[in-house]
Amino acid sequence: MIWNETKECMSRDEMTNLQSSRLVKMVNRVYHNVEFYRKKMQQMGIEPGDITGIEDLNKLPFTTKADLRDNYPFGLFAVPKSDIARVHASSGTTGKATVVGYTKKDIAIWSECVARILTMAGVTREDSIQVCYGYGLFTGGLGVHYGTEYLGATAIPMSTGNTEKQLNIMMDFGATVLASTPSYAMHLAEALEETGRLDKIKLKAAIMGAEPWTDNMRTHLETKLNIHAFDIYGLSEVMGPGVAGDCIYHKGLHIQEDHFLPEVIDPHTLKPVEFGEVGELVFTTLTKEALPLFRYRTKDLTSISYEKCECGRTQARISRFKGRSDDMLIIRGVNVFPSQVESALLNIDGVKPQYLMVVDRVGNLDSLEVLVEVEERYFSDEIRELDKLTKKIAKVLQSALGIAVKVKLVEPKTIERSEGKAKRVIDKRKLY
Ligand code: DLL
Repeated sequence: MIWNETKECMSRDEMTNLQSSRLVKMVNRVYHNVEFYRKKMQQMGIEPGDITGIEDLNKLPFTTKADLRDNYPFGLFAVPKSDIARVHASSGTTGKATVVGYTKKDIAIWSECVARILTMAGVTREDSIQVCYGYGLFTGGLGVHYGTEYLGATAIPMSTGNTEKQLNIMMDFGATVLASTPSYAMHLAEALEETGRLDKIKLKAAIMGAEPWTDNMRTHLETKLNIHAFDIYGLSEVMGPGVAGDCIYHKGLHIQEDHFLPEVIDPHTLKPVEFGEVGELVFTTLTKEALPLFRYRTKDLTSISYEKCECGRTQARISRFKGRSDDMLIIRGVNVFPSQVESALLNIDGVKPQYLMVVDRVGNLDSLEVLVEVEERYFSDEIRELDKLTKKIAKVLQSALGIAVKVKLVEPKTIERSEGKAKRVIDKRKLY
């Protein structure tokens, strides 16, 4: 919860006032300390005094990943190097990494944000959290670790990989909470199942994020591991994990609005979309000292709601992510997201939630092939059963995506497992 002074959940007016006063201070600080923004504001003919509250937000310039790259590594930092307590970086598959920095105060706020999300998921000081996000330049491991310590729970800092060791520690140390990507959680669940150890673990919850996943996947993991699964969202540029997370009602992710001011815009017109419509999520940081950002374009697609949640929280909520605008495939003119495939597959019996989409171009025509893992028995049974299932999946996918899909069923373990963010698409068109 984000409380007001009388320990009630903040009203919308109280939140708006807090955001406005923080924004005004932030803009002043940034104008005087970050040459990149000062120049941009001067070019646009804006002075810090023109920003008097959040209603003036649209006067500020947008920031993109390219801006961070162009100012690599520390060009957008707003404090002297001696005040930087830590740096992280996002790997970036193309070009330079984007580097982010934190002061001690930034790390304290970040830790609190993660702790709030853990609390929302029912985690307490009695819990032990097995942190399977990567430790290092990636923000996942250390971000969740510090949040765990801030809450007073016990951190088991495993980082990624070494599945057998992960499982042994999970059992021996009695981990009650798993923090990992949903795809790695799936991998751990499979390994537990195969070795008949599903009933030996003490997990009650999992805090999963860093990649898009569907409600169907949540239910699947909850059933398999006998846990409650929660969504945690964040991005390195804005902070790391902990920008938003969901509560027991799973009706969207609550944004830490006192620190991150959200907008949802149409990525083409750059104007706000109507409430409830899907658009690109944009954040302005309100309290960050080292790397404050104006209107950072996340490329993540979601919708926003300001209605009070059933849990009592009043923060704005964003809907579960459909994907990133750059994950969206355009196949024969139709927009396709990997999350649509995941959601459809999980409704079919005998299918494992492990799939790989291969997009290709034959002549001038795009084609989509989906490799899907199915239970072993289909390969020992009569070939007719395999054929039947292939046709059924192709039909379900065609109706979910609106295009014809070639389906190839493969045996369990054929598709490469990821220890971090899952790779669901090979787009061969980009390779030509
Ligand atoms: O993935 C931070 C993080 C670590 C979040 C651990 C949650 C848990 P980046 O590597 O900078 O940071 O990647 C950020 O990942 O813009 C989204 O596209 C995607 N993403 C993160 N969380 C979710 C989520 C971390 N819960 C990018 N659902 C973001 C969907 C997510 N996508």
